[in-house]
Amino acid sequence: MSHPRLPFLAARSLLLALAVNAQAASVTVVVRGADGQPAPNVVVQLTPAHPGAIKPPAAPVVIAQRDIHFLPYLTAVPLGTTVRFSNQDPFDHHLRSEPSGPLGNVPPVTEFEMRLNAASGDKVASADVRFDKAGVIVLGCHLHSSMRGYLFVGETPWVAVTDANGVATLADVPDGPADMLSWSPEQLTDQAITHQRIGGAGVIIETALNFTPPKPRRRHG
Ligand SMILES: [Cu+2]
Repeated sequence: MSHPRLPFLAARSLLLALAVNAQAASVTVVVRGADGQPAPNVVVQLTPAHPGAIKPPAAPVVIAQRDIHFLPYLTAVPLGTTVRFSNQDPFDHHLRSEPSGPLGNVPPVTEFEMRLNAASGDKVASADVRFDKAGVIVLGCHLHSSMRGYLFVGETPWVAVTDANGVATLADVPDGPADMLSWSPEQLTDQAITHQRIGGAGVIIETALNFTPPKPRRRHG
């Protein structure tokens, strides 16, 4: 006996599968300075109008202290991420959150201060801090005033830092309208939020900063 419902069900399953595949896109963001040159070390954040269910952040993200530097120099994490500060130097550090902004008058969104003992052989002192407020935290060390790092806590999971070519990739961005924000530790004024439309495969967004970042003077992680 024939079963007329089977082809219908098969077609419906196929449509559902297509719908699931079409709900999110991989987004490539290309950031340039005002001079048109690629801008590395810029945070990009997408805030979809319809984010859907958001997965909690995965394992802790490590920011190391090595050779009197924060590595990486700039880190972007989603809200709710735990950051593990890990001292790999053979001497103590005394980490603390510091104000940001061109006048140094913007308090860190999360304040902390901690002593991390010198690393000894395989023993590395580390401490975890969970970041539950979106915004910027400047990282400093009470013992080494030259140490400077930046942590950007994104309001969404879709945050990333541009690479040496000024490119960042954001995976599984939900389809639909989304606001895009960029942020550079070097900026003097906020970057304009731009309105994007995410959909289809291989979305590429090109954006320009409102200033030309200075060329790096030294190694940044
Ligand atoms: Cu230090």
